[in-house]
Amino acid sequence: MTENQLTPDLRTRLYTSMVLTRKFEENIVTLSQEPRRLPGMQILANGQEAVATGIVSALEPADVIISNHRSHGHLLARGADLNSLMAEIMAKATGVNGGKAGTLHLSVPDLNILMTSTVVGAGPPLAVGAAFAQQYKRSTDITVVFFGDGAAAEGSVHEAMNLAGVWKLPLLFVCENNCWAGAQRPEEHCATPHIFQRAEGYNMPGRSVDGNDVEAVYNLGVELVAHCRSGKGPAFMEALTYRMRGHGEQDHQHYVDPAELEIWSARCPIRRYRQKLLDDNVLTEARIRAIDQDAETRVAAAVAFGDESPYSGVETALTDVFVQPPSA
Ligand SMILES: Cc1ncc(C[n+]2csc(CCOP(=O)(O)OP(=O)(O)O)c2C)c(N)n1
Repeated sequence: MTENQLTPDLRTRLYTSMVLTRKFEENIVTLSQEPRRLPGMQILANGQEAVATGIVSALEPADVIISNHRSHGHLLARGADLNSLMAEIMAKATGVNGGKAGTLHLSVPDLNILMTSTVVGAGPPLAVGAAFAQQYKRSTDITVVFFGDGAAAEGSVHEAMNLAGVWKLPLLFVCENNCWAGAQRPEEHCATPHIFQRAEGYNMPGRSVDGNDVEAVYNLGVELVAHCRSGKGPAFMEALTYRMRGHGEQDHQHYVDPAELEIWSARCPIRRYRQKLLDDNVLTEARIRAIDQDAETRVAAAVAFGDESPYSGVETALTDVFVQPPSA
C-alpha cells in the first residue's frame, strides 16, 4: 500500500532510492569514458532523481510504468535488479533484456515496466493502450508515463492526452521539464511556458511541481495517482527540474550557460533532501554515510557482475524478437 504519511521510514527510502540512482549513473559516466566499456549512447538523469523516486514511490507494484530514454531512475525506484540492469547497459547476455535493449530500450515486464523508448513521444500512445487494458479489465491499477518537455511538443503526446481524456483512462502523464530537449530550450518548441496548462484542453487536472523536491513530487504523485485510480480519468503533472549533464555522455553541453548550471547545482535534489533529513533529525551523518556507502558497494558489485558476464552470442540475435502468435 502506498503510504500517505511521510514517515521517517518512507523518507529514508526516498533518500536511499535517489542516492542509488545517482551512484549508479555516476558509474556509467566513468565507464563511458573508458574505451570499449559501454556500447552506444549513454543518457543519464543526473539532477532529476527526485521525479523518478517521488512518482514511482507513490505507485503500487501492479501499476504499469512506461518511460523514455532517461529511464534508469524510474527502473531503480521500482526495484529493478542492479546487476541485470548494469549488465544490460553493458550489452551482456545476463542483462535484463539479454543484452539486446541496451540502455535506451530497457523493459522489466516482471516489474510492470512495459517499456522505455528513445523514440521521442512514443510512450504516451502506448500508455493509452496499457491504461485502456486496465480499464477494460475493470482493474484498479493505473499506468504512468514519463516523457520530456521536447516530447510534449509531439503530436503523438497530444493525441494520447486527448484519447485518455475522451475515454477517462487511469493514466498519469508525467512531463519531466528539464529545461532542455537536446540543445533546444522549451521556448523554442513550446508555445506556452506552462506545459501543465495544456491538460485543461484535454479535460484532465494538470499541476506543476518543484521536480527537485522529492517530498513535493511524492505528495502530488499520491494525489494524482488517487485521482486516476478513482475512475475520474487521467491527470497530468509537469515536474520542473534540470538536466545537469549533456543530452548524452557524448554531449559536452558547450551551449549551456555555466551560471545556470551553478544555480541548479545548488538545487540538487539529493543534497537538499540530505540537509532536510538532518535538520528534521530523521537521519544522522553516520547513517547517511552508511546509506551512501551501501549504494556504492551495490553498484560496484553490479559493475563486477557485468564485467564477468559474456556478451550475448550471435545465435541469439533472433530470439525474443518476435512474439509467437497464439495458435487459433
Ligand atoms: C521521434 C524522434 N525524434 C527525434 C529524436 C532525437 N532525440 C532524441 S532525444 C531528443 C530530445 C528529447 O527531449 P525531451 O523530450 O525534452 O527529453 P529529455 O532528453 O530532455 O529527457 C531528441 C530530439 C528521437 N529519438 N525520436
